[in-house]
Amino acid sequence: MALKLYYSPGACSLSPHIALREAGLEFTLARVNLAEKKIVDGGSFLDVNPKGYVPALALDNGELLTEGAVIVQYVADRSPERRLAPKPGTLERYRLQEWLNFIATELHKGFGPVNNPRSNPEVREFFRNRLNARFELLASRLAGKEYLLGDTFTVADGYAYYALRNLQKLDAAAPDASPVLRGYFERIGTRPAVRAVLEAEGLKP
Ligand SMILES: N[C@@H](CCC(=O)N[C@@H](CS)C(=O)NCC(=O)O)C(=O)O
Repeated sequence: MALKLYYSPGACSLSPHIALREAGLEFTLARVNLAEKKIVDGGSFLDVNPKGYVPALALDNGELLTEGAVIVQYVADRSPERRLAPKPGTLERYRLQEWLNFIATELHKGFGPVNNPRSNPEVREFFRNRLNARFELLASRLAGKEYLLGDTFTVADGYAYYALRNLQKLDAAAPDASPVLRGYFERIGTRPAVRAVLEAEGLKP
């Protein structure tokens, strides 16, 4: 049984989708309607993943792996020759996890209160300023570097790319405000694997 990624176009499942293509692994895609919790080709998504959210990766042995920051490490470790993650147990691996956790909890989940129509303007402004500060930190840590861990693309960059796409949706001008973030976003966006992901999900580059 091949790996199967449960995804929704443009959602945070973009990050494991990028990882799978960068890793050169064989996999299939199952599109999920998140509002209805249904698999588009048929079936209840909640029967597959009681958490009700993407991404979820069905493994060859029939088990399901969830949580984006973990799935991408699993994928990277399946293709060590592609060097999408430093070796487990090294300090560099913890640096990767430090970034993945930052992206998951500060960037990705930082959009929630900003996008939530129930947030009042004052609350929204507070969370928007906090999110901006997190992206400024990302920009400062990327200055003079190609990728988050240095010269080599890792799965953390695929996840950061998703967060930057979100930022662009929130405020089309935002990534342009930082030449470092713009350059980084464009650099990732031109990778063949990333282009293939955008095409497969029907998204604009
Ligand atoms: N903790 C999960 C969160 C994943 C997540 O937020 N998924 C969103 C799409 S970006 C989703 O499926 N939301 C639908 C829902 O929560 O009902 C992770 O880090 O993978």
